[in-house]
This record gives sequence, structure tokens and C-alpha cells, in this order.
Amino acid sequence: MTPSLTLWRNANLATLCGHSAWGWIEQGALLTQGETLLWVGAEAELPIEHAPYIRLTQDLGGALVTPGLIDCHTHLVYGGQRAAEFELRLQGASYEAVARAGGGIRSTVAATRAASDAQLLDSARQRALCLMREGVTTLEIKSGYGLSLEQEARCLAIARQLGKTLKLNVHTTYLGAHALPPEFEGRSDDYVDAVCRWMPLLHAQGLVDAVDAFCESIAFTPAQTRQVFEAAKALGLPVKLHAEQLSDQGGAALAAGFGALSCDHLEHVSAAGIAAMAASGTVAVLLPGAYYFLRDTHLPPVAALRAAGVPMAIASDHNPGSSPGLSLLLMLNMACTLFRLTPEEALRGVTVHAARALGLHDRGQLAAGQRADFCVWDVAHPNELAYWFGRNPCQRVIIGAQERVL
Ligand code: DI6
Ligand code: FE
Repeated sequence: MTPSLTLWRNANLATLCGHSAWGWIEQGALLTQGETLLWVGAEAELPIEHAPYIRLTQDLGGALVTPGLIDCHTHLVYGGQRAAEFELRLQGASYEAVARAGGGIRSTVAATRAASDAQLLDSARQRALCLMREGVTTLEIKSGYGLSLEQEARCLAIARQLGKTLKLNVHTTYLGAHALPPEFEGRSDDYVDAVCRWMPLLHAQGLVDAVDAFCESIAFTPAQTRQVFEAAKALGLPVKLHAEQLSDQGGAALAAGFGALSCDHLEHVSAAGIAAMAASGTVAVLLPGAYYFLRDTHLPPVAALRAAGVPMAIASDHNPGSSPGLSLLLMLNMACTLFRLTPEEALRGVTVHAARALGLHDRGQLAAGQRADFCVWDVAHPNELAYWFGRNPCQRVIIGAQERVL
């Protein structure tokens, strides 16, 4: 059988491959076969042997092309919203104080449990569409607002359903250890036992790609986090951690010891935590939306992470309490303005490094063998993706070599 190829020509490519800035290729082209990139390069160097198999040619009009964007940390499935809590915080209440008073995550757990499947699916779908309009082709969704076996299964199944019904790759993360549900009040060790017991049951239903926990003074201790990670390890599931968001708990080093895919937040990570992440190849997922919305002032140590060679990803952390934003491009801008990433680091943070934070090696760059997920942008230079805010320059999204129409 002869291969049937599509040629996408007349584009400038930010491939994010190699060591040159942006992996830049002027007057480039991409050849796709099935859902995969067969060849990427300067159009003038297109290998002659492929020519007879090109069935379709698309002229991209000289536009910028990047890999499809990857949002590697979201809590997209939940009921209700927390605008009243936002008002309380504006009046001076802290995020921790609201959580300790039974608001915070727990109030979203109550709203999620009260919502119908259709309500949860429809609200998550609307949120996913916002992210997709800006070029997101792969999306991670965490559970963590159900906090019982049935409710966690329901939220993870809804996340899976989004991936089946939208032109979107969805990766699910089990975050049972997000908060203590009211029925376990005063029995947090018992709850962690339950989270670990539920894990193989959820995994057996094909609902879990990775396991996460919230290691924090208002959530779970390092010892409890270790227990969750041991359970994941026994099932061969990769782990990641909400680490050192509000205080240094030593979570990053603990997670790195389990070969964690990523540690996320990291505002308070120590030098030892950074060294451990560097040694284990763990990605630092920075979440400027949460930093901004909580009016945090304690910056993640970006210069130290960079110096240690820890790959940095950027994500929306979309959730109703600490980051209700639905623009990954705005996160690019904030990663630069607030965290002082370069625009190129920010773009790598929502492509190649975000892929690694999900344990995915088949996407995030424009190169032969990668998935044919890419975006066509109405900008001249990739640094503009971090520059504009409140403007969406995404013109076209190609996912698995197919045009995505929303
Ligand atoms: N850290 C966060 O930023 C979110 N979860 C977490 O562990 C916030 C979740 C919420 O406030 O609902
Ligand atoms: Fe989060």
C-alpha cells in the first residue's frame, strides 16, 4: 500500500527542537501521514522521494506554526463556583483561613456531589472549549472534587468522556488526596487508606493515567503523601505532586524520590527540593494563574530551577478556588511578567515541557515521529504568543493531522 501524505507548506515553524532559538525554520513545511508527522523542515529541502505520495497540499500563507498547546494541570470537572469566596479574600481572608473554616475545596466538593452528570459534563465541556479555541490539543484533568469512590469515578469518567467527544487528547489524574471530605472529619489517616484502596478500582476501570496529591499544612502530610505514592507505585502508575504551594513541606524531594513526572506550584521549594528534582528529571509545573489570583507575593525560584536544569512547564491550574482562568495564552504572558520566564521558555512550557510533565514523548515538538498536532497563528513571531493578552491569534488547529473546527 502506498502512503497517502498531506503537505502543509509555506509556513514559518517554531519546532522547539534542537538548540537553536525556538527551533526556528523559515519557509518551512510539514508532511503528515495518518496522525503523525513524517517529515518537518525547510520547504526547499523536501525529500524528492515523498513527492509522488502527496495527495493533498495545504498552503498556510506564510503563517507561524507551533506544536499544539498542552495544558498539563487542570481541575476542569467540578460543580458551582467560588465568587463569594473571592470577595471574602479581597476583604482580607486568607485562602488557608477560608479552607480551615470549611469553605474552599470542600465547598466545591459539596457542589460537585450535588450536580448531575449532565451538568458536570456540560460545564467541563464549555471550559475545555475555551482552552481549545486558543490551541490546546492535549489537556490533563484531575479529579479531587468527588472524594468518594463513586464520585471520583464519576468525575474521572466525565473527563474521559470529554476526550472521546471533543477533538482533544485528555489525560486523567486521580487526586483523591486533595482535601479531607466531611465524612472523614478528624480521621485523615483513614481517608488516605481509603484513597489508596480506591486507586486499583479506579485504575481497573481505565480511569487513571497518573496519581497526584496535595501535600500541604491544610491538606495531607508528607507521610500520607508517601502512602499514596506507594500505592501508585504498586500499580505502576506515575505520580505528580501539588508541592510547596503555601509552605515548604519537603514534598518536592519526596516526589522526586518516586521519580515523579512533575512537581507543581513550587513557590516555596527549597534548594534541596530543586536538586532532587534535577536528579530525577522531574518537571517543575509553574502556575502563574494561582499565584496571581491568590495575590501571592512569594515567587517560585525560577532562576534556581533554570540554573539546576529543571525543565519548566506552565499550566492554567484551572479550578474554581485559586485559578478560575481559562486562557493558557494569558498564562504564557503571566509566566513572563510575573515569573520572569523568557517568551521562548514560556512556549516550551506549554508544549515540550508540558508533554514531559504528562510523561508523553510523542508530542510537544514539530519533528518526524511526533503526533501531527499543531497550531497556525496570526502573528509574525513566536514571541508574540507571550506578548498579547486578551487577544486570541489562533487561526487554525490541526490535531492528528485533521483540521479541528469548533
Ligand atoms: N492547589 C490549588 O491551587 C488547587 N488545588 C490545590 O491543591 C485549588 C483547589 C481549590 O481551591 O478548589
Ligand atoms: Fe492544582
